[in-house]
Amino acid sequence: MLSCLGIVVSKQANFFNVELLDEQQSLKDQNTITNSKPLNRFLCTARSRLKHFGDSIYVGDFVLLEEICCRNMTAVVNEVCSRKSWLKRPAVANVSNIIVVLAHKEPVFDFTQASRFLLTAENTGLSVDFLLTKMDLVSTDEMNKQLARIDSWGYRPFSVSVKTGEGLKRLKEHIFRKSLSVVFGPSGVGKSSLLNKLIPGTDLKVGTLSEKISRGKNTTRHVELFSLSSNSRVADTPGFNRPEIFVEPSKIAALFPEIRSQLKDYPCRFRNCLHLDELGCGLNKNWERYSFYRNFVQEMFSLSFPGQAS
Ligand SMILES: Nc1nc2c(ncn2[C@@H]2O[C@H](COP(=O)(O)OP(=O)(O)OP(=O)(O)O)[C@@H](O)[C@H]2O)c(=O)[nH]1
Ligand SMILES: [Mg+2]
Ligand SMILES: [Zn+2]
Repeated sequence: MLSCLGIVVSKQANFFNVELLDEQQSLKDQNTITNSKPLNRFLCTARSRLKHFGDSIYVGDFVLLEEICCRNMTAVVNEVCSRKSWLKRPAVANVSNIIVVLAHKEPVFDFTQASRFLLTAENTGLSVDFLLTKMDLVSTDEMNKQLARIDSWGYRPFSVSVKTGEGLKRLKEHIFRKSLSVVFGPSGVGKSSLLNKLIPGTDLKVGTLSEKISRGKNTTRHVELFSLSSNSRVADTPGFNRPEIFVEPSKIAALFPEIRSQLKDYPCRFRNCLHLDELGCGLNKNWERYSFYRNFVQEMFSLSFPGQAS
């Protein structure tokens, strides 16, 4: 039976939208399908033996399709290819990099929130980028200050405005070089607006901010992939305000670029040092997020040993 490779671009209950990959010449040869993008998406169910594994097909999965019906644009997922990576929340397979997105303003830039999103992203082991949106809402001075701040945390931030188009070219070039980027951040920062602008033909629903608390209204409800090219995709994701995260205390230091870069050149002489108050710890503690690091280690200890929380 003819079977074709596709990628899951969205999922709802037991249905999957699967986009056939461009190299699926076999189908085109049969004159059953044209090359135009919208005609490339098939509504699929999964073989019952796959359902046996429960929730095991994710957006981003490469799948083999059978029983392809080009008239109704339906097919059946027969097999899921092995994953290179898997992100738990939002659930996306084969992610290459996570773009942590916050706004320069509206909603207000929150240091702790930004750091928690960064830690959650770093904890996946994938490469992490940092993007600030809505640069049209701040002065050049304010923008440069914020960018320098993020730079001091060890990230080379992108800054964009969907309203004016500034910064989009550099970001687009970056995404173009990655196989699957995921935008990840609080509600209302402009993730969907950005994808609408970056990817022609995309028409995602965009929300407003709640007037009382100036937060987003959780407009995006599902993960969905969009293609920039045949090898480069971006996933829009639902925003949320506070990522829940647990990291074993001894693994926290590795999630901070400020510590990683120091330890590369001047290793702390203690093997299992938490870089808190250990006598003789060689880490320079004079950096902005160090007190956040200390508090976070404490928080993770109290999650590990709830009865002993101080
Ligand atoms: N001034 C300005 N407003 C923007 C910009 N980008 C997005 N917005 C506005 O920000 C609001 C929220 O945008 P969305 O794209 O829905 O935000 P989101 O991050 O997708 O939010 P969720 O789907 O809830 O996670 C909308 O009112 C947009 O018009 C920008 O560059 N400048
Ligand atoms: Mg959205
Ligand atoms: Zn140390």
